Amino acid sequence: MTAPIWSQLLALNRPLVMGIVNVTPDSFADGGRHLSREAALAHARNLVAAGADLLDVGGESTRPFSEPVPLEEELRRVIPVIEAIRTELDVPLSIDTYKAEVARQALKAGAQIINDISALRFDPDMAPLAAATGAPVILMHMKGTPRDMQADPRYDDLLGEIKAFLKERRDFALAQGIAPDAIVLDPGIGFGKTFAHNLQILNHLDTFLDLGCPLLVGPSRKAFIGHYLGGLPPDDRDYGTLAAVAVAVHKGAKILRVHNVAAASQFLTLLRIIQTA
Ligand code: HH2
Repeated sequence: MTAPIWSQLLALNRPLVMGIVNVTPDSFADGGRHLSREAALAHARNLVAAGADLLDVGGESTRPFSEPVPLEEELRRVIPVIEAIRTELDVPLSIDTYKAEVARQALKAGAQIINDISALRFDPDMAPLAAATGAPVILMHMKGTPRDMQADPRYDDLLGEIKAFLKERRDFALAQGIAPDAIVLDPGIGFGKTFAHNLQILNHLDTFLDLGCPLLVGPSRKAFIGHYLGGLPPDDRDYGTLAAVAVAVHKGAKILRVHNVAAASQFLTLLRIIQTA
């Protein structure tokens, strides 16, 4: 059964670290580094050893201005990696995709959770799949599509619009038969947001708590961090990422999606030790 692993995880009274396993040639922070099955498995092994509570496997970069990857190519990238991880590691796995067929095969190969950056909007078969399998879903806010989202993002009421979107998507998921405790919400850092929007979202993340679902945040190595730190490249943004993690956790985030699991895990562990002393 898949749901119990997830409920056990979410029952834990501490923020969780989700380690990123990008099986892509072109991801903005780590493209091409874990492209082979062996490299991805070794990376997954390292992330688990570093303290990852769950891993997120993705086969399509959704960085700004990126183009969609054909279904067969995405399957070819992620399915063997999920099978390999599942054979060796006892860690909960999410599949980062908006394509229902990728999610379906990933669940069959051993993933338990669907991380859909389109929040069940891009593929009409995704919600029925989640409902039928009982797989928990991560529903993320995005304005536009990866191809056009960073062209000129504008909001009349940033937090109000994101909240209304997440509420509508949560209600849609419930109406489709997805269980209330199988829904995680994510404001979508960097997905149709200016640098300043990302700061506001982090500072006011608690606005979304009364939607009643755990919150996931993915600030890791994103462009706003480089921007505010004098133009640092992605590999040098891990210290800055921790500031975003700190604020997100302070404001109620339950899951932190990061590249550098060792850093986030160490940071969160000591934070908890200090706060409970
Ligand atoms: N960010 C990215 C991808 N998937 N999923 C959720 N739920 N939230 C996020 O913030 C999020 C996500 C982008 O980061 P990354 O996977 O490192 O880059 P790329 O899309 O270039 O592969």
